[in-house]
Amino acid sequence: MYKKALITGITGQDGSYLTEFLLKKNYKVHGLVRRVALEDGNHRLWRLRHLLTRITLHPASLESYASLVKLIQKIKPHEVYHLGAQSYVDYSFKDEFSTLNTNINGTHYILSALKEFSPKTKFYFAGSSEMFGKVRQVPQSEKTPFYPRSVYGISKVAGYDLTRNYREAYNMFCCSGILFNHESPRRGFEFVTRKITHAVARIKFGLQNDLRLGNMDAKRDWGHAEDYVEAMWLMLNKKKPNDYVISTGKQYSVRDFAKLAFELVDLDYKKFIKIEKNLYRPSEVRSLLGDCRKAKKELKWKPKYDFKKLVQDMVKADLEFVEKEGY
Ligand code: NAP
Ligand code: G4F
Repeated sequence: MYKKALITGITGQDGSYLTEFLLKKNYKVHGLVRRVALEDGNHRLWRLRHLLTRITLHPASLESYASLVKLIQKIKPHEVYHLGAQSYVDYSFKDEFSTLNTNINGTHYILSALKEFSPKTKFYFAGSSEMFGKVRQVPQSEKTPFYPRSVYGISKVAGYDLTRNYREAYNMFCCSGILFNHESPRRGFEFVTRKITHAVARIKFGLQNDLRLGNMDAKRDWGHAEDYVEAMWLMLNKKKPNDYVISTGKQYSVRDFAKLAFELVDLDYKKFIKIEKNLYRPSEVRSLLGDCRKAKKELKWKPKYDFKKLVQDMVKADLEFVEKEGY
């Protein structure tokens, strides 16, 4: 018997890799999308283009409890991967209201709909290392207290607490992955890694002269999205639900990332980067480093990509992208 999975945020970076992963495991994959995604598929479904004939997309709204109830009653999924969110930290300073609304209410509505109409469904919540914010401990594990530094981080702490509470109060199979930054050639262009690798390719092809960045001293624990979606599945396929940190355990600065990305095309990053104060955040998360020993031990999860392989993968893909698309 095949399993049915419902993915919110299926059009995003992780949604597309998770879809590929689950299809390989013979799941029937259903995705919640915004109606506009179906109306403007060419543009909005670019990460799923190669998968569209093998999945079912449903227009619905994370902001509407009624639409989520209908969807859950219709699909009766075995597993829900709740990845849909306003995921760009910087934007959460500019639009606190919609970030909180989508990220907290969206999570609450799905959990509540599952409790009423499909309580045996397993639920994955996309928690984030942004919850650690101004870190209280180095490295950060499942036991580290949270200190979020943005409305995005605050919304993820609320989602994490909702998920834990539904597990404890209603005995539902609910897990949070506390995922550290993970990137790929499918990363959105607004995030710093993709902004850098795309600019590197454009500079190499003579389409751009410089790259404007904010805080280059910020440090992150960067992994590859392909590795991280496997951890989501492993969590929902354990005997008991729990929360796990997923990270590489290695830390690099934005400067390290830029230096390597430019080096890969024989350029010196110092000649191209200009610092812009308006790209700094009102309250910055300066340093994140994960301790994922629990996931390694209990899920037998291990990343295949290291930092160098990740940067190589992204630069290579962006050179191909810019050469083909011309922008
Ligand atoms: P992403 O590429 O930005 O994708 C976000 C997804 O959420 C998109 O499919 C987007 O749909 C959907 N979405 C946003 N607002 C929505 C709304 N109001 N209604 C319905 N769908 C909406 O993010 P990602 O990198 O794949 O991350 C997946 C999840 O993991 C997110 O929850 C993110 O916060 C979390 N996370 C990511 C990382 C990371 O480093 N990547 C680390 C920790 C946690 P549209 O295409 O229609 O906009
Ligand atoms: O790439 P970023 O925008 O990612 P950030 O803020 O770490 O958030 C990502 O990872 C979280 C997990 O920790 C996810 F939950 C979240 O959804 C998202 O996927 O910024 C990384 C760092 C920041 O310190 C930022 O200040 O890069 C710094 N930075 C410097 N210049 C820049 C820039 N970030 C962006 N986006 N653009 C810049 O020009």
